[in-house]
Amino acid sequence: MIKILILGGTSEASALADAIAQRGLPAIFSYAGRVNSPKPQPLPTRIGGFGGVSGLVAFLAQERITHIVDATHPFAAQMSANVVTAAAQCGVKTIALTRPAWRPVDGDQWQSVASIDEAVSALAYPPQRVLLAIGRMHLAAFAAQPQHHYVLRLVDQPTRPPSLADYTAVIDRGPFTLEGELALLETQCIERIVCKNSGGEGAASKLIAARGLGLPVVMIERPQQPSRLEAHSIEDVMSWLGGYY
Ligand code: 3Y8
Ligand code: NAP
Repeated sequence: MIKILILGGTSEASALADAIAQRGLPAIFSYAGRVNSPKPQPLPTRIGGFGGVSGLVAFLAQERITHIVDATHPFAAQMSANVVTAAAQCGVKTIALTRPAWRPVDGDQWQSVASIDEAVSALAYPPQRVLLAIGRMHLAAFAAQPQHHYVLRLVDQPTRPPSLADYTAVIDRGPFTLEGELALLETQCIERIVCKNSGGEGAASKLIAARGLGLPVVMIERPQQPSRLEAHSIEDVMSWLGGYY
């Protein structure tokens, strides 16, 4: 009997959860527990890490999971690596639901960098107002460029102030609209944006707004992912699952 584990945290994972719930397939949705109140899902939901590969293996056995859909974010490389290892150990079938990286188009002024540290080095110039649209987990690195005023976009109010000298925190979660992004960039007088090449629709509006306003973007490219079966649409995942029930 099929039983699916969806590793979530993206718009695509939420859309997949809806499709699986509508089909009435037995499934569990999983969040890491990174934000205070993650979006409710139409499936039984667990929140928190598994405890590495061994914890995931134990969970798969205990819940009799037969299929894993890794619908985590393209930057969630550790989770994705653990999925591949644990699934191979348990003989559980797995597929990744991911979205293609964004590509620059005419009018975009992107500077591609390979890491957070390279993004920090790319800010070595006179003071500007810089939007850090990279979440909460890597802000401390930007203290190495204290000359800028940083506008931080965070899902939750920080429990302790970020270790940056000069910042404004904007509390908001996506998906974001073009109107909202234009208003943010203009009211905060943003001169440069730092973001991750997440792909998808949920965070793309800031790039369209930046293009329209002629703003430069420091684009952090994705980390390496393990080799694995991948799908780029809910339909492809549903037909992959369809072969097993
Ligand atoms: C906890 C669960 C849905 C999913 C919505 C998507 C879109 C909006 C855009 C900017 C970029 C960023 C960040 C972002 C986006 C979607 C998607 C996406 C980027 C939630 C969510 C969880 C998280 C975790 C959070 C990270 C942070 C990253 C903010 C839910 C809202 C910057 C990634 O405070 C923290 O610790 C936040 C941590 C990981 C990256 C970071 O390093 O800080 N996502 N985001 C998931 C869990 O616990 O397992 O409530 O929905 C989900 C979404 N965030 O169904 O509508 O599909 O990507 N999330 C990035 O892309 O750069 C914001 O501000 O422009
Ligand atoms: P990560 O670095 O790859 O994972 C670190 C650890 O977090 C994992 O080893 C695992 O802990 C736990 N974890 C991650 N995703 C999980 C999930 N869906 N369910 C249960 N445990 C999970 O991941 P991350 O970048 O911190 O992302 C955490 C979550 O936020 C993911 O669900 C991801 O989809 C979402 N998200 C991340 C980003 C981003 O920019 N990274 C953007 C949007 C959404 P154990 O080893 O203890 O099992």
